[in-house]
Amino acid sequence: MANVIIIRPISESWDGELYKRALSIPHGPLTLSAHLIDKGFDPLIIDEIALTETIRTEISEKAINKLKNSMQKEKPICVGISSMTGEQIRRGKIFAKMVRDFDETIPIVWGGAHPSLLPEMTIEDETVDLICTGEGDISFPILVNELKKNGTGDLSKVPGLVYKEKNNEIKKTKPAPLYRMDDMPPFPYHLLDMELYIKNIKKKDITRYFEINSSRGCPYKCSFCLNSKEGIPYTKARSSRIIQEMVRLKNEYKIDGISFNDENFILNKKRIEEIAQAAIDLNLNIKMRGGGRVELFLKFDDRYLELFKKAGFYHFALGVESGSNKTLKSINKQITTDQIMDVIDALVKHKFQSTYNFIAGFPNETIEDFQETLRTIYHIFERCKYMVYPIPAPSFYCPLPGTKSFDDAVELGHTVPKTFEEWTDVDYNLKEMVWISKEFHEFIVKSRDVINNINMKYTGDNAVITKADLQPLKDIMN
Ligand code: B12
Ligand code: SF4
Repeated sequence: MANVIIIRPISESWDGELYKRALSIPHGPLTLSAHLIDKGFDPLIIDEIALTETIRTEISEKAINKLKNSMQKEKPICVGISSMTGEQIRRGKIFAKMVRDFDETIPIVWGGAHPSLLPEMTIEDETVDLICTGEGDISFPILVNELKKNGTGDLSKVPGLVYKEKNNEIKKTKPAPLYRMDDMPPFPYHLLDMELYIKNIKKKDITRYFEINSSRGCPYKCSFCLNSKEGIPYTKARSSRIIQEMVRLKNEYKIDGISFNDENFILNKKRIEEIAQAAIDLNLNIKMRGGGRVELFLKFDDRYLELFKKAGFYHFALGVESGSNKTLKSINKQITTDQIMDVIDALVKHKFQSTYNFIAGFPNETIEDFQETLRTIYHIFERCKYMVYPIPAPSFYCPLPGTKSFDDAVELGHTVPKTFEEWTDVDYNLKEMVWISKEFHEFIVKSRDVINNINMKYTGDNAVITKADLQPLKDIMN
């Protein structure tokens, strides 16, 4: 029985290795459920990825049955759908149509990054009744409470809401106030098939792995990132609150490995120091990984890095994006290639595992610029002996609405999707990227293959990458 259903659809591009990454805790729906339970509602989460083993074009039977069975048992007050820009939209719409076919009076509420960015276009879609923009922590429970009143509720009371009046006029209420993560009610982990998520990722010395967010957003303004848009809040939980969550996960779910999924976990130096110190004092014995910006990592001297090691930190993921100073400047990354080299040295010196994320095909980037990225990747392969996993091949730059890089791509010929549905089609893996030359696109495809082939050599902790293995990369980077 459930009186509110929240769906996280998958994306077909999450197949393969990404499937494992994507089989990650649906933090959005889980957070919303925590608030609903706190207000006396009874939510159900349908996390499509947890209900399918192979990602196909059709929605899995398991997910369909879970949705239909729940609606048959009890008519929900509303069904919520969470979506980023891209494939999740198409599948979210399929779920929404199932709800409509079942009972067209059930309100369908969309939330998440994409509906929040383009609410006016999204609300025009036939599968959308209401949109909660931004964080749903405060607005969603208020909305559900109003919807419970069977048509007599007052939607204008709900902050952060976009909806249509009976005369089809679109109404937008004032934004919801910033939510304090320290006030979060307990996460209702019992709503998820926890064992599935916990056992999904196996790493050295870690048997039971879990992911948490200790902050949301990031105050920097890299021109390709959603956080660069005005009004996207940055908010963080206190270290004591995070430690409390870790202790709970250890005691209740025997977790021995935690990934901080924050976009910029290392932002606040003092907070990380407190987490590390508390992990030592409490003898938590949990392996930890986190990530963030290159120059912030460089603020940690040897004393900090030793403390982190002692506390159980084993891995840092750094947002590098490019090995070219010209490109770094054009995307407003505010870091330099020298800093990137220093970070690599610091991580190697302290024997941390590391991941460096790269993106290829930014507007105005050239093959020559990208070759500098390839040279950086070559350097990392040579230098990082403790990189138990491969360097992810650079991902294709994807123009996301609300960002400067998106506007740059449009200026260079990228077509802006005109409907909610058209935003589904933003997967550039196999497609032409009109804002760069065809030749550059083909070069990215080839470079990714070369890097992925080198990565195939990683067969475990003792993998050795030889100069001969790296030769194909050397051939294309010069
Ligand atoms: C974990 C994560 C993933 C996971 C799963 C994401 C998911 N949502 O299911 C994986 C690894 C699969 C992933 C993939 C990608 N991701 Co991602 N990801 C994240 C990350 C780091 C954390 C998400 C999270 O857990 N947040 C914490 C929870 C609490 O917040 P939330 O999910 O946003 O939910 C809150 C609100 O949005 C809202 N809400 C959300 N859903 C709903 C639903 C309803 C009904 C309501 C009322 C409210 C509501 O209320 C929630 C509570 O406040 C975010 C960054 C971020 N700060 O959010 C990026 C982010 C969502 N990802 C992003 C991107 C770009 C991608 C990729 C395209 C990257 C890539 N190039 O591969 C791919 C997508 C591929 C595809 N085509 O679909 C962008 C999205 C931009 C956009 N326009 O959509 C973000 C914002 C990063 C960024 N800064 O640009 N991602
Ligand atoms: S530092 Fe990372 S999370 Fe912050 S704005 Fe830049 S890309 Fe986004």
